[in-house]
Amino acid sequence: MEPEEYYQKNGYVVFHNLISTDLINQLLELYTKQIVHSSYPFFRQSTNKYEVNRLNKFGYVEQSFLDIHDYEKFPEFSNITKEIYCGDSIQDALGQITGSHSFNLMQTMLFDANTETQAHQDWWYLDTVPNGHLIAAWIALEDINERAGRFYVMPKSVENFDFHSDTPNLSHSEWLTRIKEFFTANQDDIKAPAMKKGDVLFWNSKTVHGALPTQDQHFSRKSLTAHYIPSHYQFGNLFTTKDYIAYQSYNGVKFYRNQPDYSFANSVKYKIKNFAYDSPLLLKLMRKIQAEVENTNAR
Ligand SMILES: O=C(O)CCC(=O)C(=O)O
Repeated sequence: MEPEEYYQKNGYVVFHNLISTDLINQLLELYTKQIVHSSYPFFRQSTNKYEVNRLNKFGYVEQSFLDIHDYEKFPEFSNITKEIYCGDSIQDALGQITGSHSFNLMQTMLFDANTETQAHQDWWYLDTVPNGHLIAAWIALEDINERAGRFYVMPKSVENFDFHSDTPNLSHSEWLTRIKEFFTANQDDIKAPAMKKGDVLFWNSKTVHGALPTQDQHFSRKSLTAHYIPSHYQFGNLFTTKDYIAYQSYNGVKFYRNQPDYSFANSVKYKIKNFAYDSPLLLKLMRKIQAEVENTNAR
């Protein structure tokens, strides 16, 4: 089956050996030299806070990193990640899967240890507008041992994708509970393919996905993720259109960075955002204020 057909049917598709070992080795070298022992408070996808690295007893960073492609303090590291994210290999694969010709990079992550990400769909957080066309990539930076806790997708969720629209003002935690129930009821549908260094799994913004529990902390689960939209779509999520965002460009690929570097003001801002995140009405108000501020700044 062609990648496009497989992806349409299952909500994901794997490309083996897509990223060169040489690029991955360069990235891992810089990660070890510049990032692992740094005392800088990086923003975490796993906790939504700025935190200094916490190493587990095997030396792996426990928290995941967000928006690694544009760190102001670590430009060499970020540039090598952009070589991967904005390189021809991924852009060509995205083209084969969707038929579109160019893709904007909207968000990135790096995992060292498995963080046991709970089951979710991406479109609550980020998507195209109209919804459903964001495509994400999970890139193995090493041969992933099954006991590290594999990344999984749930193909049945492509048909049962709507966990939210029957209830106006559904909170984030209620929505996650619904997806957890779907996960529990459909365990036989979980696909957690063996991923080798350089393999890439692509999935859709509606596909339920997450990470299985860690079975043995001896094993790291070094991986990157990236979220792309075909360039002709607007960016947003299920609730809003962010038509004010300013793109930068690398090798002709547009990219955006949502999560800024650490500052005291940013850490306070994200504390307030976390506080409001489970209250749909407060969040609506904050999104409105943010859009107004961004639109005023853009004028
Ligand atoms: O690798 C993981 O544990 C989760 C990644 C993920 O959910 C994402 O990038 O959206």
